[in-house]
Amino acid sequence: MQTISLNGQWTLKQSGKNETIKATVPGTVHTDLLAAGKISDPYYRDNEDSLKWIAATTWIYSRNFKVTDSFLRHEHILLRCEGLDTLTLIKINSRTVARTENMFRTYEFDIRQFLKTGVNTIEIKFESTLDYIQKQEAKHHIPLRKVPHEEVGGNWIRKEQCNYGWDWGPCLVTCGIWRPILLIGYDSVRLNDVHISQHHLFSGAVKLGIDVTAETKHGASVSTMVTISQEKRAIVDSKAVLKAGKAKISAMIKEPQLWWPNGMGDQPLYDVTVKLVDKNNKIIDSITRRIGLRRLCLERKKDKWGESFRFKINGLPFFAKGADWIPADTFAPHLNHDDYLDLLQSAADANMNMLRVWGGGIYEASIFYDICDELGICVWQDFMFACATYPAFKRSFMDNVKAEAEDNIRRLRHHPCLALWCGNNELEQGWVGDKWNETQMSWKDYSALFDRLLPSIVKKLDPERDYWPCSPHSPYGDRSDFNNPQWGDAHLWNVWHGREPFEWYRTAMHRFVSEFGFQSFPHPTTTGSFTMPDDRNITSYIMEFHQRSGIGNSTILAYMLDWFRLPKNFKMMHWLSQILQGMAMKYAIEHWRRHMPQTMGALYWQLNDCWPVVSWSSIDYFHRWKALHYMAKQFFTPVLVSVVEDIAENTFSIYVSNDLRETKKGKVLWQLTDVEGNSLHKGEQETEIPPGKSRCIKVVKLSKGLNTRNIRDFMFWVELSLNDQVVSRNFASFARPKHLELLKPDIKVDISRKEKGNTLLTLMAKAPALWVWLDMENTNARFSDNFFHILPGKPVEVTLQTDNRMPIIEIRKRLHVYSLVNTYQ
Ligand code: BMA
Repeated sequence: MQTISLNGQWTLKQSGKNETIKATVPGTVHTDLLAAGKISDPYYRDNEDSLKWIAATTWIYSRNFKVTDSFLRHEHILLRCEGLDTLTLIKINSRTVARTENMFRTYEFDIRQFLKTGVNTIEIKFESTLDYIQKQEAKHHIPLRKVPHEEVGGNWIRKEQCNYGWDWGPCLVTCGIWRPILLIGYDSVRLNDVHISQHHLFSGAVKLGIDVTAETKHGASVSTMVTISQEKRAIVDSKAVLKAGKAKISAMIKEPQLWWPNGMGDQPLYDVTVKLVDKNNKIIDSITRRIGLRRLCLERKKDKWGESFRFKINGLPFFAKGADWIPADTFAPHLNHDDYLDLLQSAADANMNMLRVWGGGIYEASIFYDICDELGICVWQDFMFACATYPAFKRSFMDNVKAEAEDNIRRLRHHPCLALWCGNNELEQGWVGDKWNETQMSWKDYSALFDRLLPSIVKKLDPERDYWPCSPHSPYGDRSDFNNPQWGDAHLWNVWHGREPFEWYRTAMHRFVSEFGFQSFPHPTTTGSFTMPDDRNITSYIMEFHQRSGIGNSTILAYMLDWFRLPKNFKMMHWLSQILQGMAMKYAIEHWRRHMPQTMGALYWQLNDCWPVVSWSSIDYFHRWKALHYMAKQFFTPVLVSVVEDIAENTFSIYVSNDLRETKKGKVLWQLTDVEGNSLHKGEQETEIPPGKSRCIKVVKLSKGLNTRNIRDFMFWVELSLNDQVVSRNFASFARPKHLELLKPDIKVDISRKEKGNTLLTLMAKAPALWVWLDMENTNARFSDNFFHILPGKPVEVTLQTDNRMPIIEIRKRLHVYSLVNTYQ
């Protein structure tokens, strides 16, 4: 087995033109044109509009490569393309090799007959998907998504759907060789596939079943050797003879270390290496799969509310905490390991244990799942279908989807993080009806794809994993009642799209909420990256251009005025919108955590962005954490204290929710103050919360003397300590923040150096300060905590991480501290 990489420098030109530019593979046409200085930054101002021609053009990538005599002597030489975006014609030495039509597939073609010793040429022509859509539409019309800024008809093509535009993404229809491309030479024997199943025995041991499929030469004596190792130390070795290209090997791990989601335990990983060896024990081919030992499943069981919808790890149900993931860049090939690590580490740092890879994007890069394995982030994986009808009546379309599903299941099924395969995003939410019409596809065709084809492939190739047809889906009764609170998962958009007040969340008792969200503006520096100074007003053309939700900025503003005072300027509008967004998500998530096990999951829409934009994300395009992300760290904390205020009853009810695997004993301190910080009433409560439970531990009723005071005077503060360490803090008030007569808090920051180059900031306030936040000019600083509240006499400590070891004097110069009053005063 020998490989030759064809990644690296290629040449790019428009079909029918002579001018060529340098291109980088893997990559996309847009980024190649940008690097060659042929177009301007697609993300800047409204440049996107002037780049539409790129999608309407036919592009040709080509390069030369050398092949030696000895390489040519291999019996087979495959051209392996791990990602071609999307409609291609591949030629080698001017002879046609193949056509491809699916961005999500891995293609292999035996090209030995096309090669010669010495210099060869490969050319890949990318045809415009827009032309293809038009041709299909002319033959057979299907309902197409029609939204401002979007190109219609992406649903005809097996390609990243949000490339055609989305309500948070630009319409930049990419093309190119977007994943690695290589040649593989081998001689009749090749490892094709390895599937590893796990059987967790009653004794605690884990028996692995390793199914090997290989291509073999008739009569060749080939064996399979399996080594299982942990941290490079081999713990099990096993050997079997290959019969008719197949071998089944079992291996016992007697003292397994189990894999747990983030916050519940460690993520030990094991390498399973499968080698094909000849009779002299010479290695012919090998594959290594890194696995984690765990039982992870979706449990649906009848209960007093209907039917549960919860994930179980190693027999224990757990509350899924996280967000929905979209492609982290419109030009996905430009994401590298560090980009993925930064975003996923941010998810883990915010105490998330699950991400849903949303169906309008891509089956993510393998590195994404590798990092999720390492960090304990479970992955709910949609198949790539979203918010549209699909031509499931077409045989060739179904065959194409079948191949795509098989490729991706084979690529991803060994990852311990993978929790669920899900058919699609939101098709059952109005895109399907009795028969095809102007807006819907038929249930008959829908079922052929999502109730039969996809689950049958999952059952065959990944039988240990659960399949769910759609997010959201209601498994009983009327299927179009997609958000039934008794069973299944739900996308709750009553707040935001439905303009219900935040209080609506507290009426929602769904079993698993896989989408709900609220928008905010990004970091002001991020807005700076796509605007000119004159654009910096939220209703300017450019600001509205970077807002793709039709109701966007006016909806942010409407809710903002419900809760907060009108911010004094553009910059404060950014920050306050983030606080508002964080508050909305906190409102919902704390409620669902209080009501576990009725609700067992909350994944907010959305974790990340694919360009600089106003959106529902908690981390902006440049990976800057918005207020929501810092707040998520608090409301997803493993043992949470939260408060429900009840103005009618004059009470504050205190809840503790425990996501850990053991009972936690702790102490809750609570205190009622006025807006000056004077203590009006206080107390403490010992508490003991069993694992996976939520309890109301105390109802504080305001005494007669107090309830004659104006509710605008009250601030309620709680903190929970475990082993004398504060693990969770919270705040509540009867009055909306806009009606609290907050004083200027006069916040002082003490700066001192900590070990490992980190800096300790100690903040003190003279009066209660709400949503205190720190910002460091022109740095990628991250804080251990941000957007917190300070009560006088209770200093708050924050650790600061900066790019480099920045001198304290420099930190002092760049550090800005704000709190709610700064947004209007
Ligand atoms: C959902 C998603 C996306 C969309 C988001 C915000 O329902 O599935 O399609 O971007 O809402 O509107």
